[in-house]
Amino acid sequence: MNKILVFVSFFAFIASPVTHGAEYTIDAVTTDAKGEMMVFNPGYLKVEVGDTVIFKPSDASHNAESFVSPSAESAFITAMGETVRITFSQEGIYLYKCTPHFVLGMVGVIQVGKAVNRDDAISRWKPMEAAVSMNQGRMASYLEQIN
Ligand SMILES: [Cu+2]
Repeated sequence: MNKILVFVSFFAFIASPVTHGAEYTIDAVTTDAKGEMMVFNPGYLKVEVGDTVIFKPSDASHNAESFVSPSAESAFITAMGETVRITFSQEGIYLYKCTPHFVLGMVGVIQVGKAVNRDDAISRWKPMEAAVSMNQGRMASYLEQIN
């Protein structure tokens, strides 16, 4: 009996990951409690490498698609209307949008650790800014929070 218990305990020990990253949820909503429309909450989020972000759309019309990431490999896109977990393994700035609602200013910023590609992210955003017809200035207010 004791031998079995020791074996089971040992297996549970080696099977568990060494560390768990923190988890954060970003809601993708059509209208939030403050009356903001087509918005990610929070629009700016800072996490650390190894943390997980859960994108949670309020309905089938939203998703999250990165358009700036520290590398091509770290880019992401989630399925429409699906709650999706993404664990970030590369530090830097990620700019993302809801694919169908980009022109309505449904955009967000995730900072993972150090903002190593901050200047690049801002310069890539500038030419895209004019395409947004609603909620203008939202991205600028998020970019200001990068630290
Ligand atoms: Cu959307």
